[in-house]
This record gives sequence, structure tokens and C-alpha cells, in this order.
Amino acid sequence: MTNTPKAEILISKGGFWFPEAISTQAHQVDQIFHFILWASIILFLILTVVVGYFLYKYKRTPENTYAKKHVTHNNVLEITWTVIPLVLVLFIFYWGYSGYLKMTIPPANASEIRVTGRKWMWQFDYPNGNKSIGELVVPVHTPIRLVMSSEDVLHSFFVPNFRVKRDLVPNRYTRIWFEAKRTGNFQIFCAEFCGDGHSDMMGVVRVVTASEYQKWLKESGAAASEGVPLDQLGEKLYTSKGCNACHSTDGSAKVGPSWKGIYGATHTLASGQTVKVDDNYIRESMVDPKAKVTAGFQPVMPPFAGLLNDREIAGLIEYIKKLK
Ligand code: HEC
Ligand SMILES: [Cu+2]
Repeated sequence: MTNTPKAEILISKGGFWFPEAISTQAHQVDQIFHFILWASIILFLILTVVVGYFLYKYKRTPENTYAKKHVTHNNVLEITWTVIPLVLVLFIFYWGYSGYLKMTIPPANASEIRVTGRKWMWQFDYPNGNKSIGELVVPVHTPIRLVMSSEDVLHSFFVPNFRVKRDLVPNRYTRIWFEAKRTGNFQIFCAEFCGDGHSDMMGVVRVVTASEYQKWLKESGAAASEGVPLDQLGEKLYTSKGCNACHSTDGSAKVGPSWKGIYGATHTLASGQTVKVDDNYIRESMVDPKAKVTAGFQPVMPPFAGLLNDREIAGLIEYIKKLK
């Protein structure tokens, strides 16, 4: 449960068109992109030269007779300019489609991680029961299959370094897979506009060695919070559970109210009632945020019931208490 690491800057490595290719399939995407790009550039140049040349050659002058000639068709020319592009397009289709199949069908030995998109966070569920928010931890040189779904609106899971992107659809599972070629921290974006917090809906794929991965699975499980003082546990959860996307601790309002100095204060709710911010109110705000909505804010906080155990909830309460 470390703080979410920063991702590598996308433009710091890689080529002019793409950030560094980290997944095993990324080079296929880049190759076909470059092929189409250069085919288009070359065809464009040839056509421009030919058009220019014809403009000059066949320009109307008192001497030339072309303008008076009635040309209807030319079989050889027509067949040529139909067959060449057709072959080119079929070739690109074959290349693209076989690449698409490779990218969509995960190898049978891939390990599965579940991804849940929610306004506005990414949640990852690992085979051993671990959960992480905002940070996907995976072993290097291992095929990983993601089974993804959304709890609210459409989101889209996009990792530019891996060249993988797929929508998350409510009530349906979509899949994607990748295999990372080196360790590092890579940016996850939401690539489908999903409301106010869309541009903050970011995450990091942390690619680690196989032994670090096993260690992480052990250390970040429920047992790991054992022995950590409650307020320190709460401080860690503030970032690791993604509360920091919407709540500040310095008094500035974000999507949600700041936590600074709220403990013991009296808050006005959207319903006009007032409520004292105590342990019970804070607990309810996490587990069932829509029960009491703070005035001046939208009811957009996702419920954390099932995502926080009792000790974690207590930790967050203790942490909020300390923010005077
Ligand atoms: C997507 C944004 C978002 C995230 C993520 C989020 N919250 Fe909230 N939270 C809100 C908003 C908006 C409100 C105010 C409306 C309401 O009361 O539901 C709120 C209200 C609260 C309140 C009541 C505050 C008050 O001043 O009345 C508490 C406590 C709280 N959140 C705790 C948490 C904790 C703990 C987490 C992380 C585990 C978290 N929130 C994550 C958006 C968020
Ligand atoms: Cu989104």
C-alpha cells in the first residue's frame, strides 16, 4: 500500500509518433500505422506531381488539339487504377485483421485481473482476492488478461505505451490483454468522456519483476494493514483508495469537500437539514454516500461498501480527525 507512483512521461521516450512500445504487441500497431502513413504520403506526392504535370502538358493553347478530342474511356488505365488500390487495401485489411485477432485473443496461460471502471476511479481485483485502486500491478514478461466492466457510464481503458484501449460497458464484460516487456510505471487514461472527473480518471500500470509481484500480493493484502497505527493507515488509504481524486486535506474544495477541519463541525446537507460530522456520519458518508449529501456538492461519490474493511474505515476516520 504505497502511494500511487508517478507514471513515466509519455513523450520522454519513443519516437515522433508514438511513446515507447512496452507491450509485446505494440510494434505491430506501429508498423501498420507507419505503412499506411508512408503509403499515403508517397501516393499523395505521386498524384500531386502527375496532376501538376498534366496541368502543364495539356493546358489549352491555340495550337493544342487535346481540348477538342472527345475521350470517353481507357480500359487499361481504369483496370490499373482499380486493381492497384484494391490489392493495397486488401493487404492492409489482412494485416490489420490478423493483428486485431492477435490483440483480442489472449494466450491460454494469461493470468486474469478484473477491472472495474467507476466515476472516477479504476479498481483492480487480483486472483488472490487483493484489490487495488488507481494502480494496476503486474509482473513483467507475463501475459495478463483484463476482464473489464463499468458500474455506471461508459469508460475506456487506455494505456498508450501498450497500445491497448477498450471500452468498459455497464452490464457487460470486455476483454483485453497485454504482456509488458520491461518494468516501469505506465500511464492509464480514461479515453471515453465520462463526466466532471473524466480528465482526473487516471491510473498507473506498475510493471514489476515476478518476485516483486508475489511480494506485493502478500504485502498489500488485508494482513498488511495489521500493526499500522490507525491514523497512518488512513493517510495511506487516502491515496491508495483514490479519495485524493476528489478530497483535499488542505481546505480547498475539489469534486468533494475538503477533509480539513470537518471533524466536529456542523454541516448543512442538500436537503437543508444539518448534521454533526462525527464517526457515524463519516462512516455512512463512505459506505452509503447518497444517504446524506453535503450542500453545494453533487452526489457523485461512489459507495465504498465492500471496498473498505472495518479497520480501514476506522483508519480513515482517525486520519480525518487529525486534519484540523
Ligand atoms: C469521485 C469523487 C469522490 C471520491 C473518489 C471520494 N469522494 Fe467522498 N465525497 C465526494 C463528494 C462529491 C462528496 C459530497 C457529496 C456527498 O456528501 O455525497 C463527498 C463526501 C464525503 C464525505 C462527507 C464530507 C463532508 O464534509 O460532509 C466523506 C467523509 C467522504 N466523502 C469520504 C470519502 C472517502 C473516505 C473516500 C475514499 C475512500 C472518498 N470520500 C472518495 C466525492 C468523492
Ligand atoms: Cu471514465
